[in-house]
Amino acid sequence: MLHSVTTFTDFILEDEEKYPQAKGNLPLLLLQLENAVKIIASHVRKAGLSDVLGQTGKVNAFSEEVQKLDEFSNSLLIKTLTSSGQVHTIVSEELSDAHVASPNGSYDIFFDPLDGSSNIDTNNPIGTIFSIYHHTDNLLKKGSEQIAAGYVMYGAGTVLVYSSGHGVNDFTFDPAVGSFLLSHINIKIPQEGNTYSINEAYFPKYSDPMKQFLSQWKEKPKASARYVGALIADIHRTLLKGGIFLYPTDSSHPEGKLRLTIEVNPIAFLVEQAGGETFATSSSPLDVTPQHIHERSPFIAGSPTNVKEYKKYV
Ligand code: AHM
Ligand code: MG
Repeated sequence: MLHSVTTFTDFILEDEEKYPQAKGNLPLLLLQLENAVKIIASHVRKAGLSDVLGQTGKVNAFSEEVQKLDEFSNSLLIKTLTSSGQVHTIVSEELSDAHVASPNGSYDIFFDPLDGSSNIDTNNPIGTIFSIYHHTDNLLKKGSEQIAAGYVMYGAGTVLVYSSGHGVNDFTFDPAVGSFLLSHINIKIPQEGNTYSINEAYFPKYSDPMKQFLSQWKEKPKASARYVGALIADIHRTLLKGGIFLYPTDSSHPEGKLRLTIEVNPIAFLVEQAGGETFATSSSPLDVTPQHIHERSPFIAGSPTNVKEYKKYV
């Protein structure tokens, strides 16, 4: 019997046929991105054996300590994406300013090269998040204008979750083949779930409606909690199993912690493409016009019934 296997390369080449109006070569950009994340995955796998653990002694655009793997992943992504010739501007969590990669490029890309950096030294899941737009002179576009987004999770296995606005698909890296293979077609988030995911140590700092929402959740007969502390891991579980992820504002993070353009928008695009709902301050984050490239935002995402329930409290 002949088994059909779809690689990420097969998939994006077929997907491209849905965009006869495409201005640049998106598959070429994505293939270079795929090459970079394979190398990052390989470094993550042997992090304890090579000198890539720990901090560089520098701080990033957000005054946060830069880990060696953050710096490595950032430089590698910039190099490979630039060599594709397809990327006009790069916005990275590790760069204070936007960087022009190729003045003739057709796309702008926002990425967090290594999300969940605090998990690196303990071998917990970390990830790369990316968000792609057609290039225009205005970088401050609403997330609803994204043409593609995705994340890679370096966990027990390495998975790449991708959408170009036609549903969400999941590819698992097969080290024997050296490729990402389609493993979950057209992911649909469950309508409702029992698990909530939030840093509950901040409970005293949350608003009263948020405290009430969390307290009533515990009354559910099958209530459960999970929090990895790496956005991609908490979102990946929520996408597959349902429930709600919350990183709201609190008295120490009056604007929230997650970055609107780099983290929130790509994840919101994927969650909505999978049939889920998302919320920032008064709407979906995808409807918010960013004021600057490193803006922060509160972020709630998950199963439609659970997010609607949350909205009743706020
Ligand atoms: P980072 O980009 O510096 O790694 O921070 C983002 C991470 C997210 O992955 C995660 O959802 C959040 O920070 C966890 O924050 P906290 O430790 O406050 O719960
Ligand atoms: Mg991050």
